[in-house]
Amino acid sequence: MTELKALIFDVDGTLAETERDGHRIAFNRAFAEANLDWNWSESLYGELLEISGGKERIRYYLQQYYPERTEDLDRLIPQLHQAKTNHYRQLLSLGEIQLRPGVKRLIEEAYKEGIRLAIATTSALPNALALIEKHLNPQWFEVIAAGDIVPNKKPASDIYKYVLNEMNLSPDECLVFEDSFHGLQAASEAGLKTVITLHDYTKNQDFSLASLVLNHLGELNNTFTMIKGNIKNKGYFDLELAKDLITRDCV
Ligand code: XBP
Ligand code: MG
Repeated sequence: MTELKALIFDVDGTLAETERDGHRIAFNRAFAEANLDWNWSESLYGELLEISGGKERIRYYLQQYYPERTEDLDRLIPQLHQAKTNHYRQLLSLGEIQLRPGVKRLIEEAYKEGIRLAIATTSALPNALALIEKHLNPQWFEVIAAGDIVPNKKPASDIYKYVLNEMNLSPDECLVFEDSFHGLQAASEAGLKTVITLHDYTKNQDFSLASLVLNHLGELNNTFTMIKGNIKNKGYFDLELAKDLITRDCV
């Protein structure tokens, strides 16, 4: 029988709702600092999230809104992105971004029980680490796979295949936690079962490939709402449920 060996977590949107009040604000601060009058509103940012990766997102924005600007992009984009990373880390260090319900509880439970843990994110490594250092512990995670470590970002499956290879695990021994269609595509393409916790930016996306879709992982006093799935008598996501999903004959 298949046994649960590892949990693999996406970062942005999954561990915490980092995008609207974290990354977006940091991008805008970096633009202002560089005397650029670009402003990524909440709704525009929702559209730009179609593009994974901060550097890729800036390049796409320029192509769409300033197509005439073609000079110096290979210098400008990394500079802006580095400034944005600094602002983002500062926001996190001030405690502006909290973990989502149930995240710390589940990760601690898994760590204590010897279930292996990993991170698979499109974010740059310093950004992922800043969140984990603030609220969790980087040493709990056997692999922290981030940013440019693989050639193709989500929705490509590279980052998940990288994690599986580093941990020497097969997909049926692991459960993934994601928040977006892109993340689900990446994990599914690598053969992994996925639990989705959605939020405002992803709530209308197609999650038909997910094993379970929740509004969040839930706590004893803040139970989850199930959007897709077949589980009973549960108000919060725990290891028992993770093990149950792994052994079930579902997607
Ligand atoms: C999130 C992303 C990232 C962040 C910004 O991916 O696409 O690009 O929005 O981070 P995931 P960087 O949900 O897979 O973590 O600027 O560091 O790329
Ligand atoms: Mg995400």
